[in-house]
Amino acid sequence: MKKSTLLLATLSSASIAALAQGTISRPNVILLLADDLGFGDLSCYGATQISTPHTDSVAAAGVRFTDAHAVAATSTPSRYSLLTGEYCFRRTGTDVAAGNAALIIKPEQFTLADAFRQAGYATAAFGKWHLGLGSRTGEQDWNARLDLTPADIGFDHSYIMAATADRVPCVWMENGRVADHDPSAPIEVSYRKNFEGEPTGRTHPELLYNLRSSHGHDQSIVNGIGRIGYMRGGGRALWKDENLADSLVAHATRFMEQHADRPFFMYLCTNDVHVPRFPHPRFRGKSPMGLRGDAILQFDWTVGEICQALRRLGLADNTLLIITSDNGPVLDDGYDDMAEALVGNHRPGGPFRGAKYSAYEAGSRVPFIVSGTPLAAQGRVSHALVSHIDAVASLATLVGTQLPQGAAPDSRPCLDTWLGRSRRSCPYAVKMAQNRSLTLRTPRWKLIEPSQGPSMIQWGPKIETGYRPEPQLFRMKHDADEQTDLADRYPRRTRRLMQLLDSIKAHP
Ligand code: NG6
Ligand code: CA
Repeated sequence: MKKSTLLLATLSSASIAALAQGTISRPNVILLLADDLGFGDLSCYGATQISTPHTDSVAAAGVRFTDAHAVAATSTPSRYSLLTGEYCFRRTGTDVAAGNAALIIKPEQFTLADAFRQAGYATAAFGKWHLGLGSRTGEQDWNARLDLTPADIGFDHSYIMAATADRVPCVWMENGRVADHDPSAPIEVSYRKNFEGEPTGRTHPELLYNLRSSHGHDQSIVNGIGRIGYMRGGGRALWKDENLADSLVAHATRFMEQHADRPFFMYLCTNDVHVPRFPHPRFRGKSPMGLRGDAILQFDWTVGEICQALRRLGLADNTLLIITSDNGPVLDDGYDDMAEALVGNHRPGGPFRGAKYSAYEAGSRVPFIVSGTPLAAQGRVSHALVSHIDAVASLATLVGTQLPQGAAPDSRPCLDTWLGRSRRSCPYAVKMAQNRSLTLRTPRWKLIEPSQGPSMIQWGPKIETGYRPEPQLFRMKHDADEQTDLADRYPRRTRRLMQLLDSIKAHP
């Protein structure tokens, strides 16, 4: 199928009729991206120790995918690929970004937001960003408007965290400026050295009154929590971790209210369930799994609030809601939040091997739900292979945007599958582990390319990496948890998949 395929060519006759009758005008699209939420973390994906009723009802009303993939096992490269339709391995500088990284996506690149903007949609980004800001790493003036912002890559409006909650600067950025900037406390940020006289988690562990670090996260202290990187100032603009989800929902809701009468695209990224996990007190102790479980409940509440706002604004039938995660789950990711001790029988990665960072499946096999509007099938479970890499081309098709030459080079239009109207898998999905080694998934097989890394993550979390000096081959249908390496038994298939991976590496 050509990328230029128009919407009507890909939709079922029922959907075309609905469009023609005007029962669905140009649908709003909300891409709700969780952070480090695992395949097994939602009750609609089989979790039994925790209940996520709001997300479950979105899934029940739409299509729930069982073989969906983020492009990478960490956030920055995963988000880069989701928004650009270009595999992160093609670009250096796409590894986990510092909070003072320059904007990684170039203004001249075509993005998912551009696809909507070009179709006349209002576009907005909320929440975790982690793709850099400004034109020069480390040279941002956080007390003025930054010179490169999400507006330069297609988002009309933004209310974001520059990186992650565990990285400075710990302030919300609204349209390129610190939100609620406090002139009495100018902000300075460094990832090289501390500011004189400022306590750190290492020198003043007694000041970590909200969460103690288990590894790393011992530089600046904000809100009684140690962070990665150093900052000074901020004053009243500094966030309170326990309010992050509420702020996100409030700003997203306001945006929907303001755009109830024109189509919008919202890229809505929760901090949940990334570290530091410090949900609002009303979620504390509400799960049997401690703060990580409570953060899952806060995530589910976020989903519920968005759905409720859509209903209140009369937008529920005209909004496509996509819920997914940027990479797989992790228990101890650097704070003493008891995630490991309290996990019990819960399996954050579902039936899959590995976790966040890993080349094994749980690193990047994620929940993926497409729901809402008469366009998406209702109550369907799809086992088709799907990948975030196809977001740009598929959603461009939905809104009738033709991609410019060279845009989203790796993205393929899969709208019918995403809407649950076809069972067709994409031919393959490439994924990148923390050490930048690649795996290739086809509907039936998985190849992990050889790489030199250690077999376990080295800095804290107990995670099998899947890195081996020889290629590994797994038959996914029979061996979903990657126990039996078949590379020696099927050398020809292994070679063919290595060749396919090489050709994908060489050309989009
Ligand atoms: C790691 C951090 C981890 C997390 C991760 C990025 C340490 C010891 N660990 O370096 O806590 O922030 O980076 O996660 O600092 S991601 O989901 O945003 O990619
Ligand atoms: Ca993540």
